[in-house]
Amino acid sequence: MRQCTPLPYAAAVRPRNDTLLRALLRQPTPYTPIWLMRQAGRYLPEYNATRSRAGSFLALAKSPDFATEVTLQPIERYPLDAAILFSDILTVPDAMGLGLFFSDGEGPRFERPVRSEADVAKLAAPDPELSLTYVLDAVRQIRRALDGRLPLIGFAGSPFTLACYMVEGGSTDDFRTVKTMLYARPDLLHRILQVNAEAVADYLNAQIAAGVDAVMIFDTWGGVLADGAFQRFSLAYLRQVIDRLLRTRDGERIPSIVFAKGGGLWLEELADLGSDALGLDWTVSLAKARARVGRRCALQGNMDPMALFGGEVAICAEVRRLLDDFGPPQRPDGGWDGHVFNLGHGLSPFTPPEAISVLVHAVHSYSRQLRALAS
Ligand code: 1CP
Repeated sequence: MRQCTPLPYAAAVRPRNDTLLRALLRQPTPYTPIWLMRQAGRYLPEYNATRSRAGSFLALAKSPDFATEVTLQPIERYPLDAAILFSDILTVPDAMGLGLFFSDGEGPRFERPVRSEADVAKLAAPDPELSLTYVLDAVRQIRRALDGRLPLIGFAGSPFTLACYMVEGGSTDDFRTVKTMLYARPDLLHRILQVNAEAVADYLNAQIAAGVDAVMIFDTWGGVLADGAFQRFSLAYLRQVIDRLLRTRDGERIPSIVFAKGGGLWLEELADLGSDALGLDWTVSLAKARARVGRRCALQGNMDPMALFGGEVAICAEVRRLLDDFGPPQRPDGGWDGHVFNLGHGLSPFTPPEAISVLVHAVHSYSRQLRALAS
């Protein structure tokens, strides 16, 4: 494993609001903590203002000052229980030399996709301390700005999700290029996934050393695979990453979360990966998921992001439905099962910002009421 730069300040201290970390580690919490995927993003006017000052999304993500500013925006506006590093999963293939760029309206693209045997042979896991310094600097700066208030979540894409973008060269509707490689040249795809697993583990460990309090792995596209292929091309490499993750920093546990969109069919196998929590999309019942994963891990999720367009009454009803479905986190035997409230996928850029205030307040107040009723 690569050497990581030591922290220049006492990092062992838990944040003052540690409900997220406690829920992820299945310890008692006075209410259900909440944070939201894409909580810093285009639905926030202040994000759009900073983005235009930066000039582009990439300029924003590559500047530690701007990244710190936008990471803090949602937590200044709403009483959320965590901050998530503002960055993107595609920084890793960019650091491998693939040339990330964004063309307006088309989403992310790579100048040099990985298609041929020669492209694959050239791939190597980057040293995050050398080629992702801007992300690690952002982590250090955000942590200083948070000043122990809230935990900071670091993240990376899963080996397979990164491979989708690397082989396709950008977003795709049908995953034809990467699936062609999967069926015609599985050896090439396995080689890419092997490099990605090493790169993602090194990158997350460098984020942990720089100061993040929890890490999340986004397997956004594993769910497009056939049963069998999911296990061989996504799950196996998620396992490699989890096995290599640092579990503690200065004696504090650093919980890990795996989010596998469309992974509801494979919950038991995902629960066996050894991560502390599983992120769920909105197709899964929290009660059934809780029964299926048992005591193996905590759960995170899973409101449909579009419910935020339904108005205050509908948002509150949906929050109650989800919290009732999970049930009281304390089990009859006295132990605790963890639940972190989140959406089942990222916030839409069209979300009305007031809807988030309603949501956060409803989760905090209703989950407190439920605990009072259960005790
Ligand atoms: O301002 C803009 O135009 C850029 C939109 C945007 C944003 C706000 C992109 C481009 N990335 C981000 C930030 C981002 N991406 C975060 C920040 C932290 C947060 O607030 O949550 C995170 C965690 C991501 C992760 C990410 N990027 C994923 C995994 C999660 C998911 O949404 O499934 C994926 C697949 C990406 C790729 C990506 N980057 C950007 C876009 C628009 C996309 C998706 C493209 C596609 O649909 O294929």
